[in-house]
Amino acid sequence: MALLTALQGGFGDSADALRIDGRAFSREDLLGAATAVADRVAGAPALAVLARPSVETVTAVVGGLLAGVPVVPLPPDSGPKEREHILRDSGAALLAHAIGDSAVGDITADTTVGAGAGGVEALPVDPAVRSATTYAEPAGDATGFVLYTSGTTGAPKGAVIRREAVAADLDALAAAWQWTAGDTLVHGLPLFHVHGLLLGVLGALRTGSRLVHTGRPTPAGYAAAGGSLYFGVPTVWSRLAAEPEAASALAGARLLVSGSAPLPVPVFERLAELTGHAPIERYGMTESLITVSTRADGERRPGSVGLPLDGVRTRLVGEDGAPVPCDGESVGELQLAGPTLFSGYLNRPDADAEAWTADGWFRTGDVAVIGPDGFHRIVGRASVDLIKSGGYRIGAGEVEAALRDHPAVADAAVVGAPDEDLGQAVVAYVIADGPVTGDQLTAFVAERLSVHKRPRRVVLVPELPRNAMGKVLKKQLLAESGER
Ligand code: MCA
Ligand code: AMP
Repeated sequence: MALLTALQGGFGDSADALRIDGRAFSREDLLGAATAVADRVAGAPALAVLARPSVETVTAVVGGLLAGVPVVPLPPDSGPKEREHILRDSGAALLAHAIGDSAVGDITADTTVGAGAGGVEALPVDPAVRSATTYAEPAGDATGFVLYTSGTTGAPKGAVIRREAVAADLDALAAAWQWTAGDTLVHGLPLFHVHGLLLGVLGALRTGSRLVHTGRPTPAGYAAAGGSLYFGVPTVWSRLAAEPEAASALAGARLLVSGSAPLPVPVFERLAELTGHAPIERYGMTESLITVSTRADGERRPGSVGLPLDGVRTRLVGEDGAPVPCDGESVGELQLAGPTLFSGYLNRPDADAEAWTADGWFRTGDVAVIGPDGFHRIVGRASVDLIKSGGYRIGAGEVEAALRDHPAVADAAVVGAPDEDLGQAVVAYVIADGPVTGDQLTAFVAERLSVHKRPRRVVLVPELPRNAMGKVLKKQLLAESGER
C-alpha cells in the first residue's frame, strides 16, 4: 500500500486540502508538483530539504518519498556547524529549497559536504511545475527519512526511519484518535521533526484530512483556523491557555493533542475548562515515533500519556537490568519494541550499541511508571544532559561544545532549568577567560547551531562545581539555576 494513501487518490479532494504559508493547494496539485520534484531527484542517495514551513518544503518532502529517495529535513535556523554536520553525515547530494531563498548560497558554497563531498547541489522547487510520471511504491523497509536528533554529547545523530514505520505509526494514531478524512488538522509546528512533519503533514496525506499550517503555533493562529484536530507542544498549549478568548475559539474542535514534552497538569486543566476538551496526551521520540497515547474514546488522565498504540510493546527496566513491576508506583527506564521503531543511527554503530538491548528493545532514556491499568506516566529523563525546551530536544554537550568554540570561553556547563513557558530553558554556566557578555554567547550559539538551542540565560562563573572525579555537578547547577 502507498505511504501517502490519501495523496495518491480515493479520498476526495478540495482546492484547499493543504493550506500553508498563506497558500492553498489541492492534493492533486501537490501530487503533480511533488512528482515533478521526484523526476529530478530519482536515484539520488538522499535529498536534503531546507525545511521552512512552506508549500515548497511539503512538495520536496513528498517528491523525495515518491521517488524513494531518503529525505533529510534541514532545520532552517541551523547555523554552519550544525548544518555542515547534517549534510556531511547524511551524504545528501541535493538541497531542495524555495526559489530565492537567500540561505542557499552559503550552504551550497561549502564544498566539504554532500555525497562524496564536493558540495550539495541546489534544487529550487517551483510548486507550479507539474508532472504526471508514475512511480512504483518503494519497499516498506526502504528509508523514508533520516531525522537528526540530539544525544547527550556530540553532534546530532541521524535516526534512520523506514517508510513502513511511518505508515504503522500513522495508522495506529488514526485508530487511537479516530482521525479520518473528515478532520481538518491544524498546527504551526516546525517541519523538520516527527511532530510537525511526519504526523502533522504526512498524517494528513495518509488519512485524507485537510491540513492548515498556521506558520507559527500562536494562539491567534490556532483560534482563527477552525479545525477539528489540533496538534501542539506543551508551550503552545500553555500560551493558548493564557489567552481565554483564543482558547474558547477551539470549543468547536473534536480533539486537542499535546506531545513532545510533558503537559503540566494545570495547563491540562485550564485548557479543558476553556475549550471544553480534555486534551489527548501522547508520548514519542524521534527514534520510535509516537508509541503511547490516550485514546479519543478512552480516559484522558492529566499527567498520563495513556496506553501503548496498536502493535507497540513497552516494559520498565531497573538500573540493575531487572524488570520493574507495573504497579503504578515503581519507576524504571521505559523500553520499547514494535513496528514504529527506527532502524538505527546513521554511521553510528557505537550509539546503536548503547540504544538497543541484547534482546532487541530500544532504551528510551525516559523514566516512567506503568499502572496496573496499563496507563503510562513519564516521570523524567535518566540523563540531565538531554534538555526539552519548547518541545525541542537539545543535547547539553552540543551546546557546551559550541560555547567552548568561542575564543573567550575556557569552559562551560549547560543545564535545562525549569521554565514556566518552555518546560525547560537552556542555561549555560560559563568560565570566561576573555571579555565576553552573556548576550554575545547566546548569539554565538544561535548562529552556529540552531536558534532554538541558544542559551536563554548565561551565568558567568569563576569555576564549575565538580566531584572528586572532575565531573561537573549538574544537579547542583540545576538547583542553583532555580534560585535565580
Ligand atoms: C531570538 N531569535 C533569535 C535570537 N533570539 N534569532 C537569532 N539569534 C538570537 N539570539 C528569534 C528567532 O529566530 C525567532 O524569530 C524568534 O526569535 C522566536 O524564536 P524562538 O525563541 O524559537 O521562539 P519561542 O517562542 O521560544 O518558541 C516556542 C515554540 C517553539 C514556538 C513553542 O519552541 C516550537 O516551535 N517548538 C516546537 C518544537 C517541536 O516541534 N518539537 C517536536 C520534536 P522568527 O520569528 O523570525 O522565526 S519531535 C518529538 O518531540 C517527538 C517525536 C514527539 O513526541 O513529538
Ligand atoms: P524527540 O526525539 O525530540 O522527539 O524527543 C523525545 C523525548 O521527548 C522523549 O524521550 C521524552 O523525553 C520527551 N517527550 C515526548 N513526548 C512526551 C510526553 N508526552 N511527556 C513527556 N515527555 C515527552
